[in-house]
Amino acid sequence: MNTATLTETTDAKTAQFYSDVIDGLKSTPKRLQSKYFYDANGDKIFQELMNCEEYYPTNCELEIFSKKTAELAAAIAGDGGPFDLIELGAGDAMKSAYLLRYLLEQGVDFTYMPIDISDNVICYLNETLPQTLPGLQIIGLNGEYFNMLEEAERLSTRRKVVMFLGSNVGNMPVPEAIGFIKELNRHLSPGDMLLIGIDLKKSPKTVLAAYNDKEGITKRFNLNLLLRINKELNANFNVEHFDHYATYDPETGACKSYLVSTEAQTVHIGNEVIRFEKDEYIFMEISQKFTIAETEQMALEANFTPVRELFDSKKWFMDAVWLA
Ligand code: AVI
Repeated sequence: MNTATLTETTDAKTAQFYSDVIDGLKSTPKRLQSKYFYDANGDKIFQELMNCEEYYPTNCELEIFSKKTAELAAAIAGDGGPFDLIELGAGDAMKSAYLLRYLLEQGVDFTYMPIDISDNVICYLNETLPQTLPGLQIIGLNGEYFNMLEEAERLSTRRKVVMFLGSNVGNMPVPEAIGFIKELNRHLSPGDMLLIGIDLKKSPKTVLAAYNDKEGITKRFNLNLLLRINKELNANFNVEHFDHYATYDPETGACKSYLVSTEAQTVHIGNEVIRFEKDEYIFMEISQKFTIAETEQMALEANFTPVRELFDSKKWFMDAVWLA
């Protein structure tokens, strides 16, 4: 990509970010989109979060990938023929690496296609994975999920297994999540599969603690979006004047995060002025939790058939294989 195109892309991304932020903060109630948490600083804070005592989902899914690798591999094997293993939002591929290593050891013919919105992530994976996993065929795809899935379809006609891990599906309200999975299904053919990581309903105290950690990492994670807005959109949020508040409703399974304005204040973002009442909140993120039955219902509504469910030892997290 030449420099001109790169600049254009960055400008378009910033324009979209600005319009989403202004739309969200002019709505009632105010809201921001959690997909914007992940700038370079947000990525670092999320890494800290994944290592903190209360945030259990990463360790639970890591346990499934490290201890039940053979079962996972068998569940996605299909008829044993070659396939493409496509990962949406691959990140550092730490969990998937267990499965990739196992498949290589078994001599399975597959190509790993990580998709990520961050070009840093894709460059890192393209460079490092073939070194740590000799013999790995990898094609990294940098861009939006569905655009890159179409790119994967253009590149190969082999059977597809799509991985969507980490309970990222929970960061959408349920109707949107079903719409997203339906759209995924439209990009797949009969025999293709989805390997999806889903956080399950459990003790409400355990869930709430994971999103309200003692050290305040989740608070920093949320406030970082205000700092990103300051930096990228010429705004003047004072993060000292916002507090983090998390709730979990065990009935619906919705865990929600908010930033609450601790005083009446005015914030400038570019040419826009946003007013906050004291105690007015910004809705920041949903992290939806499910029962097993709810996930099966979701699969069926999105035209998939659930074929295998694997759990960690506490049964707090599930990796399910759904057939298209
Ligand atoms: C990425 N996603 C699945 C995380 C979650 O658990 O909802 C993001 C997160 N937000 C606060 N803590 C972690």
